[in-house]
Order: sequence, then C-alpha cells, then structure tokens
Amino acid sequence: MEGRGAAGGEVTVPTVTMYTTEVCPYCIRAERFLKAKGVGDITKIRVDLDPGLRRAMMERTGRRSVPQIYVDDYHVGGYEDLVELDHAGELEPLLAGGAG
Ligand SMILES: N[C@@H](CCC(=O)N[C@@H](CS)C(=O)NCC(=O)O)C(=O)O
Repeated sequence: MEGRGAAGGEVTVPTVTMYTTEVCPYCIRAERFLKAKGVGDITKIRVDLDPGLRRAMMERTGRRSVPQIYVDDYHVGGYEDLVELDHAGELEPLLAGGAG
C-alpha cells in the first residue's frame, strides 16, 4: 500500500502475509500482536483448505506449523519468532519498510 509520509514522500507499507488455519491459537495471538503493532491488513493463506497450499508453505518456509509470517519476502517465522523479533527491536523497523 502506498501513501504520503509526514515529510510528503512516498511511503510503502510492507505486505504482511500469514499462513494460517481455522483452529490455531498461535495464529490468533500472532494476528492480535500484529494488529497491536499497527498492521491493518494481513493477507491470510488458509493452508487447512488446500493441501497444495500447505505443501507450498512447507517448501517456502521449511516448517510445518502455523502461523508462518512474512513481511514482504522476509520470513519472520511463527508467533514466538515474531515476539522475539519485537524484543530484539527489529519488528517495528521491518514493518516500517526497513526490510530492503
Ligand atoms: N512455536 C510455534 C508454535 C506453533 C504451533 O504449535 N502451531 C500449531 C497450531 S496453533 C501447529 O501448527 N501445530 C501442528 C504442528 O506443529 O505440526 C509458534 O510460536 O508459532
């Protein structure tokens, strides 16, 4: 999503993607956490609805548990990885578009 920053320049908000399933307490926690960090839109990929999507997730991430979270093409990992990244002070810059 694009808009104007405080200084009038272009601001590109990264796309947050989350591989998820319908019943998944860690996914709910991750979503709440991201929303609390100001993420308005999360693109969800429901891997329980399509075995092909689950296979694709496993190939892309090397993991089988959900959630698996991406900020643009940066693989954050699961909920605990997300919290760890935040504690390391790296989540906000990433969400502000600091991945590349
Ligand atoms: N440490 C992981 C735990 C995630 C987890 O256990 N997710 C459950 C669903 S809520 C799951 O995918 N279980 C199936 C599996 O591990 O294969 C995280 O923080 O995301």
